[in-house]
Amino acid sequence: MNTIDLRSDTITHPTDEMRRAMAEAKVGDDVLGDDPTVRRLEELAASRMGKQDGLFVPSGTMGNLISQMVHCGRGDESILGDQSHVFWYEQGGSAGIGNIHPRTLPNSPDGTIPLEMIEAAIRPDDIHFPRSRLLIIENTHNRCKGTPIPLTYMKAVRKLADRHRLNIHVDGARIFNAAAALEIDIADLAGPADSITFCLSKGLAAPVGSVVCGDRPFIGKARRIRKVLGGGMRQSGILAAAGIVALETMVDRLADDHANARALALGLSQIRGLAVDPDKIKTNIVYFDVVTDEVTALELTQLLDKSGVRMLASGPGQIRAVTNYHVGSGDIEQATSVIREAMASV
Ligand code: TLP
Repeated sequence: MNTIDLRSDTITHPTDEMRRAMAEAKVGDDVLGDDPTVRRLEELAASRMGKQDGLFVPSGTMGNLISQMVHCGRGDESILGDQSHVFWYEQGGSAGIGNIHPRTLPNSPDGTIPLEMIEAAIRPDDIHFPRSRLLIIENTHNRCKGTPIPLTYMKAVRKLADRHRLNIHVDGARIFNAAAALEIDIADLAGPADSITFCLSKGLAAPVGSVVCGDRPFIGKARRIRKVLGGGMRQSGILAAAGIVALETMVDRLADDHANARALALGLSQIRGLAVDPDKIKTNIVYFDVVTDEVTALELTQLLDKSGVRMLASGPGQIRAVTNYHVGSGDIEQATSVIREAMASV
């Protein structure tokens, strides 16, 4: 049975070109600054993001944690959305490891945080209060339906942050999806951020890794923190080689994932018992609701699993499907008909 795996874009396997590049990569001890392939990836990533420097890290989670720890000292406060990945899925590491106090504000359905709420949450200088240091924006916004955050919003938060001497970190795990959907240059979109983490291991299909980008002093501090967190890797050029191929060959095809996600949403919207608005699907993430008492989201995913269609139940009545490199338009048609049959059988 041909499995159609829509659980995440993290399931993607490296391409043949990546495997070749990995086998042939020139390597050295990266902790000692000797790995030329890692350096090449970091420089390439920084130039794509329009930043001075980059740091190769094992995961998006570590990139976000490192960035927060550079921006915030012990007891400082970071402002972030209540639907953000940092808040939901990173084990509270910024508090538990970084000693950073999280101030969550409600994300709007489009993944932004209302400017007036941010402004109102910034603390005045008072001995009772933690110091507001950082604002975190997620782009695309995973739990807000993969919505891309537009440049106009980023520019507005930059202005606000400048007024209050706040830094901005972007969790740009899927920033390339955002730039593709918004049809703008990635460096422009990353421009308002002081730091950005993006992932090579998601839609870009590299096996491992993310890159943190920012100015040179920021990356210098980030490199120290990566080491204490155990993220200093040795001959990691083997991994970085795949990341370089990812940046060079996998960015332009993300639009296909977006078209497939929309087609999937359109198909699902026509199935009785399921609800999704295809017009809201802007990138590769489709959340849809199970709106019948006949089956729960978890039961439906278990049923689909048996028919070779894999998705994640993301809430009591909600399922997430993420299109990716291994899923073509034919697979979307097949997945849709499998789901239609499953729903007819419950
Ligand atoms: N997201 C994963 C799961 O953790 C939910 C997924 O399947 O979507 N920021 C964002 C916005 C993410 O979606 C993720 C991973 C990360 C950070 C963390 O990246 P990794 O998995 O490399 O630590």
